[in-house]
Amino acid sequence: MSDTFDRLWAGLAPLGRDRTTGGYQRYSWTPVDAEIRTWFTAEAHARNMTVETDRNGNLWAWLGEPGPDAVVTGSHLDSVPNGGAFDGPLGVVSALAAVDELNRRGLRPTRPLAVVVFVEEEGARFGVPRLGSRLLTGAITAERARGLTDEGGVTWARAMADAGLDPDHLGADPERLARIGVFVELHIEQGRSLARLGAPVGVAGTVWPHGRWRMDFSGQADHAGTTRIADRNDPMLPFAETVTAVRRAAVEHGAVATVGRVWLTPNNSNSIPSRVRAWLDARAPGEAALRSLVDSVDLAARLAAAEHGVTLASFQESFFPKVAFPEELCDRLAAVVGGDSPAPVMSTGAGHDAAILASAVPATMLFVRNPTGISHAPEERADPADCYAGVTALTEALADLTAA
Ligand code: HGY
Ligand code: MN
Ligand code: MN
Ligand code: MN
Repeated sequence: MSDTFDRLWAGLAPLGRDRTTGGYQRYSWTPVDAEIRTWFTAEAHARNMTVETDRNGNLWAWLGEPGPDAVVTGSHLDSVPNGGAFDGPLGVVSALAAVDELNRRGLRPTRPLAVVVFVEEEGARFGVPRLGSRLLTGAITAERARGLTDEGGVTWARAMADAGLDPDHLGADPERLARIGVFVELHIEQGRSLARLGAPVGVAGTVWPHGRWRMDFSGQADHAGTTRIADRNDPMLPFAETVTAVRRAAVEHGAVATVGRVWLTPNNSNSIPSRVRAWLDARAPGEAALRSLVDSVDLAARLAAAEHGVTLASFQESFFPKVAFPEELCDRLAAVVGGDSPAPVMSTGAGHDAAILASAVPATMLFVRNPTGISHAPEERADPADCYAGVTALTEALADLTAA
């Protein structure tokens, strides 16, 4: 199995890799995305799988007839800017390798089996995460998706059409959703729990509540060299105070929060910017702590904005409630993949398509050990032995679920 995994990995790894940074730039509906879709389709066809693209742009490879009560696995192939190689791709490559492993063992699934690749999981181009799975489940409306634009003002529909797909039927897909009997996503752990436990594979029990909030600070553009300090309405000041307030609030609430994706207008050294647009990414073990964190950040931002004669427009851009995957499914897979002792069942602060699907179908995840815990960075990695252990675990899980 390691040779098929290695070959699959070698075929995907160069696509969208930035030679200077070693990170990945894989964004929806770009030429790199098209190359990746071609790669996936060819590998699925090589396994006698039929491939279809659904109305939202998610890719589905079916072993056997698409049908009800299917066992579905897979993940995403898009990345954050300068992202790591494993976040997403490990789940898709492992799924294809697990199909090989099932074939090698002569296991004929008694239920349809599919490998899915969800589009725009990171939201790196259009700003909204888990877009493909949220369109599928109806958690995001077609209207909202149509209104999304990238930094260059290209809409989701335009980008999809330019990639040769028909954007006219975006939206919830209940028939397709009804085909899914159970969904299991394999993913590199984005943290160090398994490394600390000394376990190669774990099962996801819960996903922390988390979300993204927008904060737009508007002041007065002016000359950097001639405007007295007392005469300024510089949005950078309340923005800077907000960043430190975010850190304080996260520590205070036993949570994690980050200010990222920051845009200055204009962004040059001899102008005071008129506007600073920023995203707050906040996550906490519980919703009360999360809400309290965001409220205290918003208050600090408002007070700082008022002090500097700057206005603040803030709003919730996306919110994901806590997800508890079905205990019975998690315990069953922990036993199936754990060997002589059950695999650990753990929580995560990372959002995943499995957590979106969990609102509609039984779903959970398998995590593969990440020795450094680093993710969303070029240094992200998993050891080959743990990748192979992940494929074996996914194979066992699929064998167990397709035999049911
Ligand atoms: O951002 C996340 O939680 C995930 O890695 N997409
Ligand atoms: Mn990610
Ligand atoms: Mn991911
Ligand atoms: Mn000048």
